[in-house]
Amino acid sequence: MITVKADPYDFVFDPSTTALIIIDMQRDFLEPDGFGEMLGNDVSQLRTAIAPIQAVLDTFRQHKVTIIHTREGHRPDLSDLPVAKKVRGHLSCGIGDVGPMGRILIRGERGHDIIDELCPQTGEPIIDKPGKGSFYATDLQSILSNRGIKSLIVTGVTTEVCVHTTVREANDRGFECLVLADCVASYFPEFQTAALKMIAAQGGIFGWVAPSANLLKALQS
Ligand code: C5J
Repeated sequence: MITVKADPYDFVFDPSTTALIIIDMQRDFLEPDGFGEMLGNDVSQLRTAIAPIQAVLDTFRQHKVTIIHTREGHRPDLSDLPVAKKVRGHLSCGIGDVGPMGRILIRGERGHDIIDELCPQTGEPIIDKPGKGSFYATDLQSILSNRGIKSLIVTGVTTEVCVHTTVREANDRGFECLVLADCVASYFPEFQTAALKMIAAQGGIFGWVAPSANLLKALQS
């Protein structure tokens, strides 16, 4: 068992029943010209998470821990895109429309795919999800249960949206979640701080929070 110094108290996990989940590290959210920037966001706020995630990903690959990637997006025919999501924000260019990196948040398009720095390797499942949570309308739960996974190390973007929704869904399903504070990011610094506090508050109401350095140190020792 590995013990990580975390908030609100030590997070203990067995690597053989743990998965690293990397949420929505897609060009549409992280790169200039992507959907995130088109919405008026400063993508540099999200890019701070790339290097820390790379370090954790490399270590987990070396230790042969299960690694799962997710992408938010929709079918090209938009049949899985709720009208409410399509019209939200009254955008002149929104989901399904053509942007600089292809159709926005559409599977198969360049913008929808994961950034080069965190490119999935063969054998690492990619979960394509139509919503904010990684469990809703996906086979994530089945993949985790088939592999006997009990704990999740959570990384990705954005902290208060898809990371939070996934952690809440996972917590309700009985998974223990450690969120790595420097491996998740928000376009809004105040949301980043509040979202992390919410997870660990009240005795770890949704899970645990720790810097990735604490996890890497625990794995080395
Ligand atoms: C958003 C996400 N923010 N991956 N998606 O729309 O958090």
